[in-house]
Amino acid sequence: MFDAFTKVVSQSDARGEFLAQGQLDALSSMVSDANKRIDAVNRITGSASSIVANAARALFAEQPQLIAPGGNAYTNRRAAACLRDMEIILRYVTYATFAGDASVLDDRCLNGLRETYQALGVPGGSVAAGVQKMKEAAIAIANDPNGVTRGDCSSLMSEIGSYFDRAANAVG
Ligand code: PEB
Repeated sequence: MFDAFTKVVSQSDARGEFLAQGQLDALSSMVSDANKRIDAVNRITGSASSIVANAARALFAEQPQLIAPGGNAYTNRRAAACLRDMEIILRYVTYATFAGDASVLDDRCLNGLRETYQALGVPGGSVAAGVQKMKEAAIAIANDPNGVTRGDCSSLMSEIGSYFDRAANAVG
């Protein structure tokens, strides 16, 4: 598991090189924008249960066959597993956002997830659709200009979006 700093150290070490100026500059701007990152993580974390519940509700409204008899999320046990999976994915997205690096999400959540879903008969495309709904909600919450110092968060928001896309692409 890497964060943005250890990732760069590991890459430089693999080449036997000192840290390059461009790498130092990128990390330096990450440090100066760190409050944005922490605010975003804090907001998504604070709204995690509603992000998950609303995304699942919207997914089941769009794909009612999932919760109909024979559907993969039919019965409370499987619906609960579905909500839990969405929460796990969202949690790892917040870790990746905090670390500024996707490796924690890749290594601990997404690695082997597609194969697990195939084995269980969980429809990966539907999970991906649920993840996209969480992405929209999470970015709307993280990017709300009210209640925080205003600034340009566009690159942070596209970074956060990329973690959701990564999760969706890993299963969809
Ligand atoms: C991944 N999900 C399920 C299982 C596992 C995961 C390992 C099997 C064990 C169990 O049931 O608990 N676990 C999960 C995860 C990590 C992990 C992401 C990462 C660290 O450890 N079914 C649907 C929806 C979708 C869904 C589309 C969006 O129709 C999910 C939610 N996952 C779902 C369901 C099950 C499951 C298990 C319904 C139960 C399947 C079953 O038991 O038949």
